[in-house]
Amino acid sequence: MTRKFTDNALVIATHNAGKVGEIAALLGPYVASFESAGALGLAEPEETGETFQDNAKIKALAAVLASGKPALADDSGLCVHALGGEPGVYSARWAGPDKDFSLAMRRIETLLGPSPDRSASFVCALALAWPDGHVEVFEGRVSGEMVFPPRGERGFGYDPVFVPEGYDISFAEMDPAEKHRISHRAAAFSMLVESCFT
Ligand code: ITT
Repeated sequence: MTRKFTDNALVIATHNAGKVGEIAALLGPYVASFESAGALGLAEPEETGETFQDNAKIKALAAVLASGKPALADDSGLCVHALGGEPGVYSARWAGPDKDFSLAMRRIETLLGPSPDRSASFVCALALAWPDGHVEVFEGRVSGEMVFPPRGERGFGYDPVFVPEGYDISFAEMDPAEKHRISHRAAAFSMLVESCFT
């Protein structure tokens, strides 16, 4: 049986402002108040896991330990098929210490070269952890293809080079409400909400 979330406050265990905004929008109807690990000044744990789910658990449990409150972590990334799933769990690290995603997007473009296989997916693992160490984990995915040069100014990270299946605009060109409806994060959240918040 999955555990239900019955507290009033939740720590969003991320230092990524783009994620805080999306998570607050997705969970707004279910949680009275949020604090983010970034705003609380919590240390960022080392992401030593080999999977999105492992890293989400590491981040959620670190935030619980530091804050004493339930915490929700998101570990996500872009998996490019022709690159064997890279950058995958290294998606943030490919942007370097300055979090320069134009650099990371160029690196993908260069590595792909003329490859006709442009398929990719965004994956999002969510871990909800409680102070007694209990953790619930969910994973969502959205398929699409890589497009270059980058398009659009909205969203964050790799959004300008990803066109989701069934669309001809990138995530960065899309109305945020539409991205929140169809994204990897939305898919993981609908499982989380159904299991733990309703
Ligand atoms: P936290 O660990 O503090 O949450 P982070 O940015 O380091 O922040 P991740 O380790 O999960 O997070 O890295 C995921 C990277 O994948 C993230 O930095 C984005 O660049 C990219 N990414 C994840 N979801 C995305 C989305 O919806 N749109 C664009 N890029 C996304």
